[in-house]
Amino acid sequence: MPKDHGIGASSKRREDVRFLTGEGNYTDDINIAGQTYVHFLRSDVAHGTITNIDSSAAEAMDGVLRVFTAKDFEAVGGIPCGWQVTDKFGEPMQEPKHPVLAEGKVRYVGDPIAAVVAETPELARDAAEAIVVDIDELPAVVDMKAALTDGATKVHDDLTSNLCYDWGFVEENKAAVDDAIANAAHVTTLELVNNRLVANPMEPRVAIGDYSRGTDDYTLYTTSQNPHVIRLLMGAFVLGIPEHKLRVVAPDVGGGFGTKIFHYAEEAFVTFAAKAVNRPVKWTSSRSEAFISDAHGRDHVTKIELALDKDNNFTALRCETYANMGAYLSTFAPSVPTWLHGTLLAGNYTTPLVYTNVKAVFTNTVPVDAYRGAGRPEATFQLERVVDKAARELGVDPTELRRQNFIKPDQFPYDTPVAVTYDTGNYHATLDKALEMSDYANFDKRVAESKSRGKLRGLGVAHFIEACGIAPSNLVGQLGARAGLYESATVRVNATGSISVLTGSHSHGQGHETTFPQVIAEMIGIDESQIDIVHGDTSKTPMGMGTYGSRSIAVGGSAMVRAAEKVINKAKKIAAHLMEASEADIELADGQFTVAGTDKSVAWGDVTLAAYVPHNYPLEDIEPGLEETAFYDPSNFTYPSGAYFCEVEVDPETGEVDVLGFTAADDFGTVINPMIVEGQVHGGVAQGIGQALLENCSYDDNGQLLSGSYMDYAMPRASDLPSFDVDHSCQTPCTHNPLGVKGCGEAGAIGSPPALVNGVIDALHRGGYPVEHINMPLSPSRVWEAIQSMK
Ligand code: MCN
Repeated sequence: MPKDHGIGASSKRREDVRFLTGEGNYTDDINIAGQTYVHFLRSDVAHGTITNIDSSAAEAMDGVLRVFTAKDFEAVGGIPCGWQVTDKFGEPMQEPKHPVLAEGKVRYVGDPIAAVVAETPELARDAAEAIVVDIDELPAVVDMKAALTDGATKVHDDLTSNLCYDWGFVEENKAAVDDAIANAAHVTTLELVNNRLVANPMEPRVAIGDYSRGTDDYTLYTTSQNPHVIRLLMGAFVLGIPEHKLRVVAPDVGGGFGTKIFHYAEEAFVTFAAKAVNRPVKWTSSRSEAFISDAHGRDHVTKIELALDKDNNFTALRCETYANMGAYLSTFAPSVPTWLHGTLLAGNYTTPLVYTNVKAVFTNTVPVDAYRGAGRPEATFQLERVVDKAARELGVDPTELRRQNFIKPDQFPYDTPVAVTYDTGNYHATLDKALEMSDYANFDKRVAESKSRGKLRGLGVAHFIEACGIAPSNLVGQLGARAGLYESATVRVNATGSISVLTGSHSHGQGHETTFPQVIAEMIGIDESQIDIVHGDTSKTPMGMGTYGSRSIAVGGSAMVRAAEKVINKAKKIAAHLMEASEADIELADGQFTVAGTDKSVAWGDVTLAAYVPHNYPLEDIEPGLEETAFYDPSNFTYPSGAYFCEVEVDPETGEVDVLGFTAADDFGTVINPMIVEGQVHGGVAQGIGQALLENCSYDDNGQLLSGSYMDYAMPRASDLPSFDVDHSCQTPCTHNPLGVKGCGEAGAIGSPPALVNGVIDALHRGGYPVEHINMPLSPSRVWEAIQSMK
């Protein structure tokens, strides 16, 4: 019987009532009296020297308050990067200054050169068009390998080259990996591209700066996934505003998918300008502007080699990747191809030797950073493609080759050769589940049926693991993070027993307002409707690190559990006093405190009232009130995993791919809300299929973005997707967080691209076209060309 409340119940998403009835409060819904509007004049060339900016005509226009250029920001710091790749792992990282407005040079199409603050958005835009900017165009650096050749044009004159860092991991394994590959019974090699993507959340970015001259306080309203991080980076490093004078509010946010983690120049600008013009300043990105100002994702070019012994056991893996950083370093960018990618290359397998080399490259393109999965989709794609190719080359079933090399259930905790220790997992169970769900046994019959209609049917298999619940501060600190990655929560119990949970996690679509109360309701035994969460405002919640890396329930939820445990312990003291019993004998269940072994009890609400009305109360032992805070810093990541199968049909005449079925059998440890988890997987799989089949961020040789609108950037639509078959009944709970949970927010986007590409390659092979690889997205023209190349 499914539960109807608490942990494990599919409680309906309470936030959807306001989202679906137009009652949400997004940043663009906020309008402050006296508000002005900014329009950014952005570079339309990818690389060039600014020789002159004449803004006199714009400044003279009615309704224009002020035009800003780089010289107004001389006393201001650059936009900081939050991660350092140290020379412990190769060459030290080169970090260029990232000015708020372009200083002397433009480095990508979209680089902001000047900003006009005016009475209306239209006036600001018109005035920006009246600014005359002279630019001496320079050759654009677009291709990563060309960017690293001798004599290549440099994106940053003050750096030694376009190489941001050259990272080797694990350096001590390199010689052994080379040796194992040189002497292997079989080596499978694959060169592949992980295509550049634009995140495209439903709500484009918005920022409003407000300044109070009376109190010298600043407020920034912004579409962020982590307001405290923005306060820290912007306040401390860019504008020098002490944190007690700066409030950052991220109200309802219409999706982020990673791209709203980062601190952006527009946020620093509106905060700075609000003081300069002494009026609130608002910026609302247009969709076109989002394409050239939101950080992009992925963009890896990789060679991967898998060595096997004569019995088909994996013996070594070598991966060489070029990772595009774009023109400047975005907040998390250096960590994505290194720690988030390199540490996942063992995958689900017992491969004893793994070596990765990553060359991060500056180019004249929009900065690249985390996008749903961040580094882990890239690793999984490389690994699951090369494993699939190996199975084909060796003539073995791709599921059996995987099964043979899986880490076995009794091998956990498992130390990988790439620095991480998986605590729990059962890859055999998820694979078996997917085999059953996808009716693998009867697949050949379906192939024959497709063939009778002139179509080629294929089934793609991928198994993934990811390290998420991103946290351990000690570990990520050693690896270059410039911040801790704990999470905080305050559990504030009101006098009548209702509860506000103040959390550092931020919900921008993930349903925290529903799932977090489910946990507290379970712990206390009260109704979920008695509990609300408060998030997204630095003035209301304790220091928090925000939402990304599927960390909210594992880290934020655990902080909440710790704070709730403190509350319950104190409430037990009060209950003991009320019932004149020993504290050790008090039990809490179903919202009642009971003296163990007796029928004496007192309700949760009576105890909470006593906490605030402390009559006849031993104040020397128990201080009034019922509110506790906890900071939680786990000892490890969480390691969800899953088996993803994608069944496709290819039309050999046109190259069109039809996704017929998608099976996802995941292990997320304990599941708090099955319906929300299923929705998270659906969203991730839709994005993964989007990457594999449709989406592509394409630049020409001059650094012009060719896919800068929905006319050219193909987003997946409902009609492109089948009904997904999702299961998460295989559960190996995480051993180190109090809920046993593993993150689920990125899984779908990680496992689905290799499943789809493997499916198309399988279809082509079965149809007599032994194509080795096609780069994503698998557009009809690419698939058709691959078929033609085999004729
Ligand atoms: N959950 C659960 N049981 C589990 C794991 C999670 O019930 N074992 C629930 C959680 O309580 C939460 C949701 O599932 O309500 C997602 O939890 P979690 O995996 O902790 O991920 P986060 O909340 O930290 O969300 C971040 C993750 C990431 S990294 C991206 S990118 C992403 C994603 O979530 N961006 C999203 N899902 C998104 N969904 C929406 N609608 N919008 C985005 O921008």
